[in-house]
Amino acid sequence: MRILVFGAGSLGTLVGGLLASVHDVTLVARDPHAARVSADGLDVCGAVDTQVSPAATTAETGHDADLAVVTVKSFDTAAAAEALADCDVGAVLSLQNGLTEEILDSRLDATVLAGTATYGARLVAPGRVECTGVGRVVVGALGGGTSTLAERIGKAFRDADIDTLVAADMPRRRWEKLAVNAGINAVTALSRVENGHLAAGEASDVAHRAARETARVARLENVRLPNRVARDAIDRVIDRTAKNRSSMLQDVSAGSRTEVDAINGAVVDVAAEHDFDVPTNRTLAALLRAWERGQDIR
Ligand code: KPL
Repeated sequence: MRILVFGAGSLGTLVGGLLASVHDVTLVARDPHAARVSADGLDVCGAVDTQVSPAATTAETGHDADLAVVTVKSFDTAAAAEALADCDVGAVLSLQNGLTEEILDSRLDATVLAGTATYGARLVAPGRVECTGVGRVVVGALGGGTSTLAERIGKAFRDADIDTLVAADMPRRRWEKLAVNAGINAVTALSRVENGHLAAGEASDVAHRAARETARVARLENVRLPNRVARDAIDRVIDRTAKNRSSMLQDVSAGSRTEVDAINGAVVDVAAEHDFDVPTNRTLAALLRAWERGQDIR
């Protein structure tokens, strides 16, 4: 399969690197990462150890592929959609944080599939990505139900030894992932701790409250996500990714813009449509946005 990975940062480079063992992969990345991969190939280290040679480029338009895997930061989704509209792609799969698929779906003719990925990844240096935790990719139709396209893409991922599930209940899974990110990302970023620190204590309570609020908003959206399921999901991720620095903690450490708008901010916005207040998510979003303003990146 010809696969374009659009936005090859940490996760995109890892997924693209794994896919490149059996597929024809092009990474759309920034320099110097793209230049290094083009010249010397890509080293995948950590929990997975392999050397692959995907194509890599900084050019965002003019590509031709069976599948575009979108892994750009959530705030770059609209720009990614604009560039992909200038490519010839058969299908689009989002593996991003936040509820971004609707942005892609409303702007592209190709079928947009929903996806989640719980692999841990860290771009150690240009041309070198570390797999900090073997997770799972889940793929399925955006509105739920079975999809032969999702089955085909699931098989392509499994052929590359990526643990992949094709699911018919993506609406619930997307909200469950949002609950996990709403709980873990902002709290780890603000308190500068690895995910495992949220297993107990006051910060853990804040994370669980944010996840519970998110599950409540999902139910207001007619998505069945009981509090218990959201709690089990966040506990599982805290346990499995204990040594991980969340993507938002990595952003804050690098002085970069965070995905708070697409995570806690999105929970606040959807809750407001139902006249419902989510004080924990509102507070976390306000604190992160204040930090971003202080850094002049908002
Ligand atoms: O998705 C993640 C992230 O860091 O963005 C989790 C699952 C919380 C892993 O760190």
